[in-house]
Amino acid sequence: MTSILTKLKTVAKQVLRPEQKAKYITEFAYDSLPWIDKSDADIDAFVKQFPAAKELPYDLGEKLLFWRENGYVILGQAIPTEWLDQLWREIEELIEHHEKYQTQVRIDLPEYQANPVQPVKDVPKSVLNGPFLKFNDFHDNSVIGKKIMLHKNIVTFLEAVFGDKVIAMQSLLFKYGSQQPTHQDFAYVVSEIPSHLAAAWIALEDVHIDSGPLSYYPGSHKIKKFDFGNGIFFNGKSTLNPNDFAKYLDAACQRAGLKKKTLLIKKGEVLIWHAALAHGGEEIRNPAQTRKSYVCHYSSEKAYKHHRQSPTTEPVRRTMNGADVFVNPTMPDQEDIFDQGKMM
Ligand SMILES: O=C(O)CCC(=O)C(=O)O
Repeated sequence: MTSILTKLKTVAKQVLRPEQKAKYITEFAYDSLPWIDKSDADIDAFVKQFPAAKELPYDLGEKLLFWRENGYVILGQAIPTEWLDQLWREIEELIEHHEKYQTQVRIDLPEYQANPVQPVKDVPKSVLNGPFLKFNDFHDNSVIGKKIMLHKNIVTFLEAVFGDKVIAMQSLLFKYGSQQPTHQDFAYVVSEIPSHLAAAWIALEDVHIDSGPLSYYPGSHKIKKFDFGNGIFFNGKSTLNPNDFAKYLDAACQRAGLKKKTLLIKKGEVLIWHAALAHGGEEIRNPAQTRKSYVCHYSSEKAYKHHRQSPTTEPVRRTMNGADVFVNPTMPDQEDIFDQGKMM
């Protein structure tokens, strides 16, 4: 099995400013926090001057209050299920005719330890259909993937959280539970302002208890940050590793009296979590039980100005509902090749 250390080293996309790299950082800089994480956050005043609040199927003020206290929100039936079915049909096509496609997958099986990231065309169908695999950035290839990622129910909430335009950074698609140890995303997915990060976990089917559901500690976004030996971000210079991170987080949450919750949401429902919410994937108790899910990571316009694979070029943007996602500069011919979502 690929060590979690190697796995996360590859996943981490560091786009830190030089001065951040040089510093031994032990906490987010207070001045750089999104307004809602500051001590003087006035949610009522914010909602009054945020016109999009009226267009949402939920009470934005209530959700923002819950977010500030708990570090997450759940949106009930936020995404049309036909969109989710279309996305999954595309994944089935990707697997069935994998030899035609360049989409990358991450495989955490012993035989892929040396090269865990591969284009789907080089991976057998049996592996693509199995556990320990995730599809990376499928939204690059898919119009419906982008539409779900930038759905107004998600991005309007995040625009309110950041107080800034939302930029979608990356996505992961799972057929089975990840079984990933407890972590906080800011340590691995780093934008220019590390606290400007959030993620959406979108259920593509009803989550079964035996499928290795996502678990999370409400309130854990406020606990003291873990020190990897070189600060709070995990990178090549860290002396401690993701297993140490998980041990620290589980113990610190227990000490703080925070109770772990298991995410058993229905198809079309969404969990949105804070950059520092401690979460992970539970053990899969029934290996036949799928847990189809789509995870999207977001930042703000202030914090994510360039595509992570091309930090010096001006990104080509796709805009929906006031939020952007950047076209993948490394595979322009693969962009939106799954375009049925245009009709939806
Ligand atoms: O879905 C899961 O099991 C874990 C996903 C996750 O932790 C992440 O993408 O940060």
